Amino acid sequence: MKMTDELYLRFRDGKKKFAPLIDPDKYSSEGIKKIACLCEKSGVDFIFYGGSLLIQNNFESYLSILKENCGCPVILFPGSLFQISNKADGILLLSMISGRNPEMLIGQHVIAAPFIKASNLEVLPTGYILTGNTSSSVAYMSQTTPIPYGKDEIAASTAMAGEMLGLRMIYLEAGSGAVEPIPLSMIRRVRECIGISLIVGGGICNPKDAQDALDAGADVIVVGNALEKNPGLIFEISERIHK
Ligand code: 1GP
Repeated sequence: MKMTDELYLRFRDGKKKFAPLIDPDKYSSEGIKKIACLCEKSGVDFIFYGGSLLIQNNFESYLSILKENCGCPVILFPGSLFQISNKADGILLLSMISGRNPEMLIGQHVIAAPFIKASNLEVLPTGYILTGNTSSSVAYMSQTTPIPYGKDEIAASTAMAGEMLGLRMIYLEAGSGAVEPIPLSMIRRVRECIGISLIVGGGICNPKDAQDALDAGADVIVVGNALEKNPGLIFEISERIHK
């Protein structure tokens, strides 16, 4: 486990950030190289890497392709214990604080801890807050209930509790492919209540959605699905954020 705070300090440098989410199950072997090169050319800040499942046996090989073709840090966003690798730069150690499933709060972390400790990964302790639709893959896979849209105070109180427990970042998640991104009022309310970095993702489909989430108080926006459909969007979003 890397004891430096290099990645953490990048999150904290006050600049708005864009992290494409690359799910290895969603890309062909040509596609993964192409998206890695687009990440490099467009100057994204981080690549988040992971997904709900691993259908193809490509987790490690695709991670190598990302590292070979893009210079930005690759941060694991693990859907399971099968998605931890020393080839990445860091790991979002997600505790699902919106849920009440002990496995997602601490159980899986206990199993992973010795492996992560022996790795070179920088650990980014992150409070994961699932919101919105109960039919998202992440709600099903985690067996947790998302905080409904409109319940901004519950989201804010959950984020505050995460910060008070010492977590270093909050990830406000609508679920991959969410029909509606997280309402801006919820992002604003969470932002008002915490001082740690705020990552927002799920259902962000275009530069305007990305800008709106950042203006509402997100420090980092994550886009997965929309880039799988239209990889060129990576330039539009990157330009908008880094202008
Ligand atoms: C999912 O927040 C991420 O965990 C990204 O969501 O795939 O909808 O962009 P999308």
